[in-house]
Amino acid sequence: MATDPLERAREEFLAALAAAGRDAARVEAVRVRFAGRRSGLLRDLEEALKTLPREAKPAYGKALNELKKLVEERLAAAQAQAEAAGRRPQALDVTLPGRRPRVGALHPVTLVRREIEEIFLRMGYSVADGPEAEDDWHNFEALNFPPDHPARDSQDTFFLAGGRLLRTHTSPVQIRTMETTPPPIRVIIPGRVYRCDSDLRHSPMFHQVEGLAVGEGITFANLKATLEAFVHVLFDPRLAVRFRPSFFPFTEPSAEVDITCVLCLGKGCPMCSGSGWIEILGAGMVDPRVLRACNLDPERYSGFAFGCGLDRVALLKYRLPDLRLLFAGDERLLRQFEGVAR
Ligand code: 2U9
Repeated sequence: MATDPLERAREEFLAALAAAGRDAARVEAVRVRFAGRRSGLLRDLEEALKTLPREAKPAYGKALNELKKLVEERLAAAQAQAEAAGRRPQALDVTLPGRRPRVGALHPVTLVRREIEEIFLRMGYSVADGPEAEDDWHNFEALNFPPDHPARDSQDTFFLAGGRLLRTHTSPVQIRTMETTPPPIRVIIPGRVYRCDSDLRHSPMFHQVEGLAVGEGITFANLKATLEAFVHVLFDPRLAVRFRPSFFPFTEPSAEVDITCVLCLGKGCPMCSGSGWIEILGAGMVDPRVLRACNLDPERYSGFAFGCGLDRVALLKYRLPDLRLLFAGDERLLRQFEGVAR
């Protein structure tokens, strides 16, 4: 340990600077401690010069100047190094492969909706939509539902404040189309519908697509040909299409439409309960009373209409085992549709 105060200051300075390394804040603290104008050690040593006997001053002054020069130079170098270290970027390996951004997937119901829209657009139809909160006229009255029909019951329909209701089918959009557009009409309406119904096979919200064609001379044969073409493009040209008599308030005659089971191609399997057939559509000729409610003359115009549950079509097309999968929001289902963008 040096006893000379200048030599001791030199050793302390060099040790403190080495300990500060490239840390800018610590280098600054060393500067203040040794070279600070008001209370730095160099200033104190300068003050001490005044108290020395005259003959000792030149040697002390010379040594002090050398020490000042050293402190100045070393501090400047340490400050420059600390600043450079602060600016240096993180090590970057430019040969690493890029991170692929995750793209989302379209929901299976969106995929089948778009596919069905395309099929009908190619047949000259347009796509329409309308409000989900409807009035009694468009959802029931104009569609020839009698006042006491069970579908109008609050057990089956969600009623809203102000006499409105959540549409129970997309049919009110066809009424709105007929009210505002002169025939010929060819339109399909995909959308959400609501029924007060919830169990293993029913969700209170589900998706339908309905179609309507109105014009002069439209017959049941046109309906059959249209639905056969639709089924053959959507599923498989080998499938048979079968019409069974049925009843709906808004169509007469009415039919339920079956196709050959898409899983077993008619052999019989658990999906079709061994029958070889699967019901996928309802259809019929627009009831004359419905045409009249929309101010169309049934003597001049006729039309056909059909309805189809989109969710069920999505299950069949993508071989999904359970309707509830579609509305559970489970990413593991959606991920499987990542590449299927349309
Ligand atoms: C107007 C005239 C007639 C639409 C039709 C069906 C038969 C039908 C069901 C299929 C499965 C609903 O989603 S589902 O539960 N639909 O059976 N829909 S005829 O008929 C109309 C619609 C509007 C003006």
